[in-house]
Amino acid sequence: MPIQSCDIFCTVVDNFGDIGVCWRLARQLAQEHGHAVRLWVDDLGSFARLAPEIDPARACQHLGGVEVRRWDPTPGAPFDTVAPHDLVIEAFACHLPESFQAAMAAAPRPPVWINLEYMSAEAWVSEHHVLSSPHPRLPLVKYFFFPGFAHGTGGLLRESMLGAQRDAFLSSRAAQATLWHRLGTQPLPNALRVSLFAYTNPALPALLAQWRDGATPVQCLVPQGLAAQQACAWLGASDQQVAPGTTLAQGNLTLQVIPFVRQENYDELLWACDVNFVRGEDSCVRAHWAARPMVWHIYPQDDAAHHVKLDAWLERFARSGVAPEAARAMTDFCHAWNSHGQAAAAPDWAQFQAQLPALAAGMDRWQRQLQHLGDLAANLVAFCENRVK
Ligand code: TRH
Repeated sequence: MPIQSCDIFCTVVDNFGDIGVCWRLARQLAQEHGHAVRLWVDDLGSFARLAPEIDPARACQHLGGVEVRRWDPTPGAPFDTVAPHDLVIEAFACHLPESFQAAMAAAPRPPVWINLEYMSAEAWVSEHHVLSSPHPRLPLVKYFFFPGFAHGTGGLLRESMLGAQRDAFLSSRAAQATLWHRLGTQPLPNALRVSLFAYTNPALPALLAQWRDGATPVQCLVPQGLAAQQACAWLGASDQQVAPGTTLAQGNLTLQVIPFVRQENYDELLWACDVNFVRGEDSCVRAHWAARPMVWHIYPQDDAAHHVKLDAWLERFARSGVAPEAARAMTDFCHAWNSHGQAAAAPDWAQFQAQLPALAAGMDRWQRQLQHLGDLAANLVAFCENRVK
């Protein structure tokens, strides 16, 4: 039976990935699947960085066809009495309010309950995807839904119009000019354009030095935030200078701090660059669809679990048909960027740069393969509709 409505619960652990994934999924379910979507978010301030129309002071508001509600995930905190929608998604194992769980169990047709997990390229994901877990007390079943890079996973979020939007942007000088106007700068002629979205990174100074001293001019666009602070400090700027509009040039490196753009416009930045440094989860997925050489700063976890995840992802790329030397350059560079393996190894930009054409071809091939997994939102809807009696 069709699913017509959905509740998504999101808690912002840190940074922007939790709300970034939930907001993207919410919009897609509303706009492409026609669902009535209610997105529950605990931190509207973080949300407003991705969607500036969001007013952190308002407990209930509408944006992009989505009803946005503030909630307090603290156990025992009061929660609005609402009838649950057909589909209930708890993002990244956040805990649903007890009263809402009781309302789900009491509904004439209990909703399909999904725990949307974090993305991973590891092999075990296919075995755990859509496993079920009965509630210990209530007559409810929760399903674990995993984004992933292989058949048997939920695939990756990808809007149906994304490819057409990218093609339109790349063939429109006006659209590109609008992006540069928004970024507050212009493309430098003959420079390699790099977007740099990263956490504070011990490997960053060595990379900046290689760009400064290298033979190729590099225009590095760094969104306001952690990496911008670190890079500007390394280039000798004061804290006050770490603001959009700052340009710092040394040798062949021109580093420009750009504004953190709204989420819909972030793709355009990736499309406009020759190489994209991304981090976390959502920006990493977007860099795949941009089909440009990319470098992933994976979200650090305890016990170096993120290094296992990074290697699983690198191995999948290496098996996608990319030239072996390009895969090796990608692996070496991502290892150095994530202090993995030979921890002291500095990133070797020259090795990476020499493989840029092969990496571009490889990323394009891989992202086409990944599209065959289907888009996560559509896969999720199909799974849930099959669960509804
Ligand atoms: O911000 P992230 O590091 O987020 C996360 C969180 O740390 C989370 O707790 C962790 O679990 C997860 O990573 C793995 O990186 P991510 O996931 O890429 O999210 C960033 C979002 O910000 C993404 O939706 C893109 C968006 N964005 C913009 O909207 N505008 C911008 O200018 C930039 C640079 C990003």
